[in-house]
Amino acid sequence: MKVAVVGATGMVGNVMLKVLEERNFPLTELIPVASEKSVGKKIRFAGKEYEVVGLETAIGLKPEIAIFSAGGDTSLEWAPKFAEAGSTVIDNSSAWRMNPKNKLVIPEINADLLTKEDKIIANPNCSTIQLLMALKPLHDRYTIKRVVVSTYQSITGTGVKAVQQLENEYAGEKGEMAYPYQIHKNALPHCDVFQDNGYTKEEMKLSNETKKILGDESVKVTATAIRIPVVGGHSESVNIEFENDFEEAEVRKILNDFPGITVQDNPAVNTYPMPIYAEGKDDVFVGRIRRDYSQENSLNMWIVADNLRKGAATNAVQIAEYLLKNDLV
Ligand code: 2RA
Repeated sequence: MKVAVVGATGMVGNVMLKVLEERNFPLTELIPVASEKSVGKKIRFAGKEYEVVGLETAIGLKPEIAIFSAGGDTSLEWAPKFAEAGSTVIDNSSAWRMNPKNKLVIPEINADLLTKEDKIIANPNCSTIQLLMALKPLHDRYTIKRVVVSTYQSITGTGVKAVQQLENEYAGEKGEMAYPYQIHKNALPHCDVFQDNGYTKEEMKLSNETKKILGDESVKVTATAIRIPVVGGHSESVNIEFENDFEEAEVRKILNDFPGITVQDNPAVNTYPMPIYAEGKDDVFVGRIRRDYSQENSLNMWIVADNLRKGAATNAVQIAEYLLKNDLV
């Protein structure tokens, strides 16, 4: 099984390599792929040294699976070329997520939709993945009417430049700026670009991708995405209105029983999800579960996950594992 990692030298690409190695993904050959400026770089994987190659070279090596994390433009241009050459592409950009021909997959939720014909599979946005992991089992049991979500997103979601700016600010050093203002003591109501409707692309991804993954356009979603000076993961404050009432104990059981979720919820002993706990882990952590007494059939919760792992790399590798296990590649 030859696996190409496109964007292998980037922040998510590096985590993808780490996750592939940690999970002993049964690949026979790794093909690390990056832009021309990184071709020839050496990377280490599973005790061996590999040389980074360019996109054309990678296609010629005919990987069975190509996991992309190289931005939307590269995915739009190159994912079809890899698919044409016989690869199954798992893409971490937003390029294919809302295309009706492409499946938007969180393995614990809808991997069973996948067939051999799916040659470009979309990995949802990081903030969507952790949200849907909690919403899906509750939607199945109580039917969700409306979701109000506020996110508190890690600087790592912006990229290396933003992490570097944060480190420079803590060190009191000058350097390249990802943001035109200080970030180390700030909360920025600006994740991705603003659209004509007053929402950012990040906020619209939460709304649009939620409906696609639940397969239910009637679910109402409104989101506010905030960037905060944290590196371990994204946090989300979520208010859900259901069609039907619920018992809190049953909500906890449903969440705790759902594969990939850990309920971390005992405020009496300061136990609740936080990025410092979620960092480096693959589970989605849910806590502060409590009825919203201001509205019927409504619930509040707090959801935290490592946005580079379950929010990106691990979810993509889990899709690859599912394809392999079910002879879909
Ligand atoms: C962000 N969700 O956190 C995006 C991923 N880059 O900005």
